[in-house]
Amino acid sequence: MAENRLDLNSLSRVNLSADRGSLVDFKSISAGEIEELLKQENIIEEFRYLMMKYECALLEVKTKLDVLNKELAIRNNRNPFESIRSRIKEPVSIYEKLKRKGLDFTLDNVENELSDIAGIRVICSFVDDIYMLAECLIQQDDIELVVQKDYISSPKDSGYRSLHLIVEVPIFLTQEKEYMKVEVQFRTIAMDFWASLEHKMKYKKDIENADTIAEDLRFSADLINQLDRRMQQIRERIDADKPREELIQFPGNNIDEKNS
Ligand code: 0O2
Repeated sequence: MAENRLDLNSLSRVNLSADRGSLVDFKSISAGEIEELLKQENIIEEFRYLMMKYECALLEVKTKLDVLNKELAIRNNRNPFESIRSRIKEPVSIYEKLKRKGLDFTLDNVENELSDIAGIRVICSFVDDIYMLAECLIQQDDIELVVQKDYISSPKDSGYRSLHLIVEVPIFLTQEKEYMKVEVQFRTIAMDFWASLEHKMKYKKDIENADTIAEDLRFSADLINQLDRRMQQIRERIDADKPREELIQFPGNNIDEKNS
């Protein structure tokens, strides 16, 4: 696959000045231009095939999480996560990320240098559910933990908090079994609210008072952290007061409604 190489310098007609360190909300290349490039290099089919494998890996991990959610909902009388979202990274975002890392847009680099082509975001109510779910997932014998980044215990300077797992999961195709990487981000509802707002600001062009907003965001991240901890303590007190029989729930007892 080494010869499947797209030279970024050949894209001179495209605006390649996007530096993701600065506040920009434009893309340096369009989806159409990426498609054109893949066609020119005769790797469009290989690229599609690779994306299909990531999609399969996404399905595998998402199903595992859905299964855990159903089982734990019955065992603990609450759903460990509120919602789950998954996506395959857009070709334009793949291109941008490789460029940010100073790498060419090659199939090898897509596969070996990026870990979040397949991404799942799991939104939990409570921080302890995040760790419990992550543990249950990585304990499964067909899951290989590649790396765990705990931005909850060690938040980023921006204030960003989440638990990231990069895992490898096998997919079974007609002719082969292959391990594919999937990034799973676990966050509380409050952390997700914060990250969405901060993401908007990060990629917005010409924003006024960016420094003050960044400062406010860091302050809000601390408040959110305190709130998450307080909510968990309240839940623990409520759980401790519950008579045992109230904690037992049987299948069909509106588990799905709680998730909707
Ligand atoms: P997008 O547009 O969300 O997909 P690495 O090479 O693995 O060390 P990487 O992949 O940047 O570098 O790892 P990291 O730092 O774990 O970030 C992966 C993803 O986490 C990002 O993907 C974001 O989705 C999210 N993330 C990380 N830091 C922040 C942050 O400060 N704020 C927000 N809102 N999200 C963050 P992408 O591809 O950068 O972006």
